[in-house]
Amino acid sequence: MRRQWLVSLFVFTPMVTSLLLWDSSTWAQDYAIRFYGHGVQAPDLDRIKIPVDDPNNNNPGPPVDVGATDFTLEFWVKGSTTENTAPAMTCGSNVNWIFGNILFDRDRFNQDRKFGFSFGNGRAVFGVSGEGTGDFTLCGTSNILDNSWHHVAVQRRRSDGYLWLFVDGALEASADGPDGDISYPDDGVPGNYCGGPCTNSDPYLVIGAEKHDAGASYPSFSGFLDEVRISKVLRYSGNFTPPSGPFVPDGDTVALYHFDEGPAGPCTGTIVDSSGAPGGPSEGQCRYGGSSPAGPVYVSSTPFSSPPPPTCGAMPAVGCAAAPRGSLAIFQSLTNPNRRSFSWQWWTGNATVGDFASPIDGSATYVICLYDFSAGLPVLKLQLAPPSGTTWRMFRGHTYRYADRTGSVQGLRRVMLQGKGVGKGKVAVRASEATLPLPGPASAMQYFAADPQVVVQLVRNGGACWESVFTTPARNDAQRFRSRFAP
Ligand SMILES: [Ca+2]
Ligand SMILES: [Ca+2]
Ligand SMILES: [Ca+2]
Ligand SMILES: [Ca+2]
Repeated sequence: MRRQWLVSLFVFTPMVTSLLLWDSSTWAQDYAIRFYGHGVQAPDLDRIKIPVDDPNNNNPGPPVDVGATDFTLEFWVKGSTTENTAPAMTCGSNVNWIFGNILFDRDRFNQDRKFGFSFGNGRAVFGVSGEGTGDFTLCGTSNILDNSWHHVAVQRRRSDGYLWLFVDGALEASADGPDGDISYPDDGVPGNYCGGPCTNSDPYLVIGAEKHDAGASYPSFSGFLDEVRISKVLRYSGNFTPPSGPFVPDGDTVALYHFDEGPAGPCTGTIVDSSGAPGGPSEGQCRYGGSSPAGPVYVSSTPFSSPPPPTCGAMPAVGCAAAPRGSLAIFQSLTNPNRRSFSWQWWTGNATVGDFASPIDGSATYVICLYDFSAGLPVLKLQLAPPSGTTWRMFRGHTYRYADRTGSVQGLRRVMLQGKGVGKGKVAVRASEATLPLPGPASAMQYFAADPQVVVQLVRNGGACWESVFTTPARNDAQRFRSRFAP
């Protein structure tokens, strides 16, 4: 009801509604953390500190004190090499990770059993020191500080010290590192290297800064972080698909930080651990400060607030909604290839406006995929991606319409998503002119092989999809394909 009201209001007063859409009561709270990398310029500030041991006793640390078992540290990160200027480092059997822009610091000053994570030249860097078993710095291969969110996972096997580093689910590096227990010793005594004993830095997992403020040679990370999960197992045995939403705790989760405390603005209080791990929670504290801008702050840009746009797979999506009626018309002139057009309709199907979500506020992003089949196998021939945003408008509370007279994106002129309910759903797409990326004819005789079919799909982020399957072309020559079906 509320949504409906917002939607109809949008037609008349877009300014007012766009403000309402950002009203925090309208959407689920999801925040990320933003550090500013002040580091030694703001000692003990612009960071999150999570205790891993109490130096006053020999009790075991909280669950976040990992390293006695296998473990996985993973998170989402966004940053730039403009703000993180540490150069590439020599990787291998050394502690060079401390010269990167440090994001996670579980160091012990001049003592063994420690680890950390940083960036050098935008590459992910994971470093570990065993107890008398040596050091290792493992480096990723791609620049991930490109102002986009990336999922990073590092893992370590206790028995042989093997290390893995995954970026966006792809294994970038692995190596045999130092063996054995690297958890913080329950009887650990911080050394006298911090203008006194390092009791304010050693027994912590520090996020967003080099923990000891040891000097300008050890820079801190400046950028965004969300969804930190620490697990007491190796989570990944090979490449994987990064999560599309927040982590849900399970029995192997020892610490889980959503950073959803909010509100947007200074982070000054407790960082909640949502793991539910026995012996926990492993809560942290925000240490807010540093010269303007001070950090850390909560921000509303998160890995999941702008869902990644869908792309067409090599194979058609499965389980898409079909409609009783469909039509497809493609034309590409042989004499003037710039004269070209694409028109697809899916209609009298079942669809509600909720199924389409909103391409206006970015809740929904869409792609249109056309597959020609050759000897029974699909070949992706066309991919059209109407961008989300204000080129879309809502009509009468049930229809989203993308209208661009100039066809500035891939020749797309009109996309209509009508969600009027059972038997009244409709999808229509029209594109034309030179920028429409038509594939050209399959042969001198036919535009598509259509053996046995041509499939057109509309795919939304999150996987919802709508499709028409064309098996009986009315026309299929070198410059035209036309097909239509109805009950
Ligand atoms: Ca202790
Ligand atoms: Ca080893
Ligand atoms: Ca311990
Ligand atoms: Ca979050």
